[in-house]
Amino acid sequence: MTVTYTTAVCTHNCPDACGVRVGVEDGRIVSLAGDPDHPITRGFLCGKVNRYTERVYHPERIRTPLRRVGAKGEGRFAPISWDEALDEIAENFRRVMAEYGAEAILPYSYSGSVGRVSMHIGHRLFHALGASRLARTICSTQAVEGQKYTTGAGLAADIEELPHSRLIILWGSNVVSTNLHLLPLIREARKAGARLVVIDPHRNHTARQADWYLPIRPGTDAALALGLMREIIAANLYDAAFVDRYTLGFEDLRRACEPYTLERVAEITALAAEDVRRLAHEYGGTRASFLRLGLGPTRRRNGGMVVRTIACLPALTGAWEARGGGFMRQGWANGHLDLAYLTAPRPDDPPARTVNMLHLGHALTELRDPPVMALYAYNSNPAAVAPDQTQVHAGLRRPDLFVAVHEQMPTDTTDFADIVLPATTFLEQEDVGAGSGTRYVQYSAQAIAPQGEARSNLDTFAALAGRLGIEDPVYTGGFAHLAERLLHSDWAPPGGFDLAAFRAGRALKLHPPEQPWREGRLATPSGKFEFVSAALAAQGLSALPEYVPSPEGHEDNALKSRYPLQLCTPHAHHLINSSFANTPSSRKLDRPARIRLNPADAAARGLDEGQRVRVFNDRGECFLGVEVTEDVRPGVGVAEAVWWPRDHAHSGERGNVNRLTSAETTDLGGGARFQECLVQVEAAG
Ligand SMILES: Nc1nc2c(c(=O)[nH]1)N[C@H]1C(S)=C(S)[C@@H](COP(=O)(O)OP(=O)(O)OC[C@H]3O[C@@H](n4cnc5c(=O)[nH]c(N)nc54)[C@H](O)[C@@H]3O)O[C@H]1N2
Ligand SMILES: Nc1nc2c(c(=O)[nH]1)N[C@H]1C(S)=C(S)[C@@H](COP(=O)(O)OP(=O)(O)OC[C@H]3O[C@@H](n4cnc5c(=O)[nH]c(N)nc54)[C@H](O)[C@@H]3O)O[C@H]1N2
Ligand SMILES: [Mo]
Repeated sequence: MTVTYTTAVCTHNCPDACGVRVGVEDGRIVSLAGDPDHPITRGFLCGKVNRYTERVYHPERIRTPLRRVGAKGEGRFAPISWDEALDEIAENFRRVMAEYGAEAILPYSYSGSVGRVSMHIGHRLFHALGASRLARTICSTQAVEGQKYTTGAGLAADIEELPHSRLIILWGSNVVSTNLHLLPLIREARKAGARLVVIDPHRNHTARQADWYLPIRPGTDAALALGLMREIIAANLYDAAFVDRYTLGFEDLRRACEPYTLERVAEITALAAEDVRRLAHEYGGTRASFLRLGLGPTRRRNGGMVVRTIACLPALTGAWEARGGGFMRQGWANGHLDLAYLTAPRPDDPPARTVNMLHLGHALTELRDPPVMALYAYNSNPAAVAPDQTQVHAGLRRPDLFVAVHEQMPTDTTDFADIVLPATTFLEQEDVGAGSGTRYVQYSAQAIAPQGEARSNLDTFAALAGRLGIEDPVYTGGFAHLAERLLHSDWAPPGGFDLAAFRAGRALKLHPPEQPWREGRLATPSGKFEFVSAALAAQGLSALPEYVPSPEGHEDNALKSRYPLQLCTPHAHHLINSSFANTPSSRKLDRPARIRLNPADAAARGLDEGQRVRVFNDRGECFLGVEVTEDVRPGVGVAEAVWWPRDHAHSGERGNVNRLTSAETTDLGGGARFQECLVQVEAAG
C-alpha cells in the first residue's frame, strides 16, 4: 500500500488555522504533521492536533443517528436511519411551528468547527423558517465592539511583522496555550533583542517565558492602561505629530487619565508603582511595540471599555507606524470573507426575535410568547460551555422540549437530546479555513471518508432544507459554489484571489487596507483614532476611556464578604473549549477539574494539595481538586475550562465551573463575563 497525502485546515476554534498534512494508507490516517509550506504553521502542530487520530477513531464517536430511549439527561439511545432522524426533526419543526409559531424554534451553535462553511451553513435554513435568531456572543463580541470605538473595526497589526518588534506585550493572552504559532515569530523578535512582557493574574505557560511578568489583579486592566497613558503624556513620551494628525480628543484623554497617578494605579492593580512607571517608560520609549490583547481581561462587565481603553495606547505612541508595531486582539478578522452570503436573512424571510446565546438557560425556562419548544444544537456543547448552567440543564431536561443535536461525541448536551445526528471531523469533509489570528484563507481538502454514517453540517442542512421545502442555492449549489462565493472579499488581493492556487490548497493572504489612518479612512466616524467617541456618548456611555470597578471584583461589598475569591476560568492547554475533554491523552496531561489557589488562601481554609473542594456562590456549586501554588495571587482562584460537567459529578449531580458563572452580559456587544465570578471554597463534605 502507498501513502497518499492531502492538506486539510484545522477548523477547531483557535486563531492559528493550521495547514495539516495528512498521510492516508488504505483509507486510514497514518500520519499528521504541520504543513511545512504554510507561512504560519511552519511544519508543526499543537499537541491536541498532533494526537488527532485519538479523536477521529475514538471508540465513543457517534456513528449513526440515534433516538432517545431513556429519560432526558440519561444518554440512552437506539440507532435509527438518517431518513427516520431527518423526518422526525422536520415533523417536530412543523408541529412546533403550527402550534406556537416558528420563533418557538431556536438554533444553538458556535465554534465546534470554525470552517467558514461548517460554522455558518445553518443560518439560512433557520432564517427561512422564521426561527428565533441567535446572537452569537459567547466569545468576543465585547472585544469587537470595544475596539470599534477607538480604532474602527478590522484594524490589526500583521503578526508576520512581529519579528521587527522591539517590545512585545501579551496582555491577558496565554499564547503558549491558545495561539501557539505566534511563538516562533516572538522568538525571532527576541533573538533580535525584543523584550517580552506578560500581564496576567495567572503565572501561566506564557508568563513563565516572559522577560518580565506583571501579576495584575483581575479586572483592573483599564486602570493600568489609564495610568500608563498618564505617565506617557506627563513624561512627554507620546508621538505628538501622530496624535495631532491621526487622533481625535487628545486634550480630553489627558483629562481622563489625570486621576490615575502611579500610586492610585498601584493601589487598584496591586502592582508596584515603580513597575507601572517602568512599563510606561518602556512602552512610551519603544515605537516598534506590539500589543496583543487576549480575551481574559474582556470577559467582565466592563469588557468593551477595557478593550477601547487599552487600544488607545498605540495611538498615543504612534506604534502603528513602526514596523512590527501596533495592536492586535484575540478574535481579530475571522477571515473577512463574503460571509453575508451565508448568514444574512433574505428580504422575504419572516421577521424574528433575537435570543442572546448567553441567555440559553432563561430562554429554555422562562421565555414566553412563544416559549422555546424545539432546540437544534450543532457545533456547540451548550450543556458545558454556556453560563448559568443550572438553568441550562433545567431547560434541557424539560419533557415538552424537542432537542436535536448534531455531534461527533456523546457530550453532556447529547445526553439531553431526543435525536442525535453523527457529525464528521474536519478530516472527513471539505471546508474553507480562515484563521481569526492570521491573514490567510485556505481550502481544506477531505482526507478520509466519514466515520460510520457521519455527515458534515453542509450535507445535513442540505438534507433538512429538502425535507422542509426550502429552496436556496446555499443548499443546492454544492461546496464549490459556496467556496467561490466566500472568496468575494473586500480584502482580496488586487485582481482577486487566484482560484487555481486556492483549489491546489495554497494558503492565500488577505489584503486589508494599508495604514488606513493616513488617508483618514479608519472605520470610525471621524476616520481617526478616537480618544473621545461621540458614538459612545450618543448611547449614554462614557465618551472617554474609563476604568469601572465591578461589583463582582476585588472591592469590598456585601457579596465580596461572603464570596471573597475572584475565580478566573481561562482556557486549558490540552482542550479547545470543551472539545478534547474525552481524548485520553488530554485527560492525562491536563489533570481535569482543579482550582489553583495561593498558599495563603489554601491555609486560611485548612486545604491541602489534592483535596476535593466545593466551590460555590449564589448561582451554584462545583466540585474540584485543589492545587496549591504561588502561580496565582492571593484572593484569586484559577480553574481552567471547559471540562465536561459529567467529569465533575458529585452525588449524582453533574456540573462544571459554568454552574458558577453569570449569564449577565458586558457593557458593549452583549458578551460574556466568564472571568468575573466571586466564589467561596471549602472542603467537600
Ligand atoms: N489550548 C487552547 N487554545 C484555545 C482555546 C482553548 O480552549 N484551549 N480556545 C480558543 C478560543 S475559543 C479563544 S476565545 C481563545 C482565547 O485565548 P485567550 O485570549 O488567551 O483567552 P483566555 O485563556 O480565556 O484568557 C487569557 C488570559 O487572560 C487571563 N485573565 C483573566 N482575567 C484577566 C484580567 O482581568 N486581566 C488580565 N490581564 N488577564 C486576565 C487569564 O488568566 C488567561 O491567562 O483561545 C483559543 N485557543
Ligand atoms: N467558564 C468558561 N466557559 C467558557 C469559556 C471560558 O473561558 N470560561 N470560553 C467560551 C468561549 S471563548 C467559547 S468560543 C465557547 C465555545 O463553546 P463551543 O463553541 O460550544 O465549543 P466546544 O466546547 O469546543 O464544543 C463544540 C462541539 O462541536 C462539536 N463539533 C466539532 N466539529 C463539528 C462539526 O463539524 N459539526 C458539528 N455538528 N459539531 C461539531 C464538537 O465535538 C464539540 O462538542 O465556550 C465558552 N465557554
Ligand atoms: Mo472563544
